[in-house]
Amino acid sequence: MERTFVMVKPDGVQRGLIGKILQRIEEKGFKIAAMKMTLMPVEKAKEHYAEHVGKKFYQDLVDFITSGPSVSLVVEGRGAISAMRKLNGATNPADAAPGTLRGDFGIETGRNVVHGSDSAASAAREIALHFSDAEIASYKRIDEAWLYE
Ligand code: IDP
Ligand code: MG
Repeated sequence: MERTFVMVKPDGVQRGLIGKILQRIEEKGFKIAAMKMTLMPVEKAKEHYAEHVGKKFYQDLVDFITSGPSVSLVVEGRGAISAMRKLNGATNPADAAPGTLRGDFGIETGRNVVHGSDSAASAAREIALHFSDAEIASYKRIDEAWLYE
């Protein structure tokens, strides 16, 4: 089953949104295959956001993502990569539709509450960066027979 990397960013943690965000993921029917709260080391944050090196917001982004604890997740389910991007909503919360996490919980791009991998390649890279194989659980949700045809 497809896996993606999702993060509740430090603003989401500080604002008490962990539970609401997890609830939306769980209610969608996706499985939380791994989860941990960490204060992301600067080196890991730089690697995570390597594609943005050189952009004007890069240093602020690394500073922000390492400014407080974040919750890292591996989310699993059919079509999870693209579906989590849709659940998260547009990068700029001002453009994110109501009903999405960023649309409902954010105001500005630099404080957009959640991260989700943007492709299969990114998901594989980000999961491997943040989790060891032993930290990712394989189990069946009790409702899987009703989620999938
Ligand atoms: P994404 O998170 O929707 O994939 P990306 O373009 O990959 O968006 O940017 C990564 C993160 O960098 C965004 O989620 C946001 O936190 C931050 N970011 C992107 N563009 C800007 C900007 O123009 N100003 C401030 N922060 C930005
Ligand atoms: Mg991105």
